[in-house]
Amino acid sequence: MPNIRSFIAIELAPPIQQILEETITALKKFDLNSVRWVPVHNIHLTLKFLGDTPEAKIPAIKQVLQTITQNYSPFEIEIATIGAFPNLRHPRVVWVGIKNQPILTSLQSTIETMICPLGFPKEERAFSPHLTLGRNKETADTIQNQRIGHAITAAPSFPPQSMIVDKVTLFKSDLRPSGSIYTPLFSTSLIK
Ligand code: 3AM
Repeated sequence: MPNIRSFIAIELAPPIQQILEETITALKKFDLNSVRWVPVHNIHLTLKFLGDTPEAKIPAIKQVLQTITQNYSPFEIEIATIGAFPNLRHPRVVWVGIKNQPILTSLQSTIETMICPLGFPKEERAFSPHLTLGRNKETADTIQNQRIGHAITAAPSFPPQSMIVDKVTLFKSDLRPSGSIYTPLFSTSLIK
């Protein structure tokens, strides 16, 4: 069986997608021409990037996710402010953060730990929950980087918005020249 490219993520509720759309529109007004914006339907809260995934492992991944999610009750997450990785002076990824949410961190860490024996090594970096709005080109110069930093600081703030997380989804990711295509393969529900 061939490999696919996959990741585990939380799908976003329409009111949050709406705010992200408005935020991207506001940021675009700053003419950040070195940034490739993510289409809103492609924005998710990524919990674990699996990368190359033998299709034969998908039933085992599903089993692990079912075992985990049946031990969690649905919970609320709330979007926070706009920011950039690694920082505003060197913005590579422009994002909207998720407010400190211990249950989300626990869910992510449990997935990380329990999926590892299936051959998906643990991430070295600490989990920093975020929604990627855009990616800055490697070739961006200092002026372009400064414009992005300024836009993030000056962009209008958005109202508080939360959503209930009640499932996690395994996505297949197809990289195409025209952009990534993400297809949900299955979801498992938080049912504790
Ligand atoms: O939406 P974000 O950015 O959080 O950045 C990629 C995206 O998450 C991430 O997986 C999600 C779906 O593509 N991703 C892609 N390649 C990655 C890698 N090599 C990666 N995360 C970690 N390591």
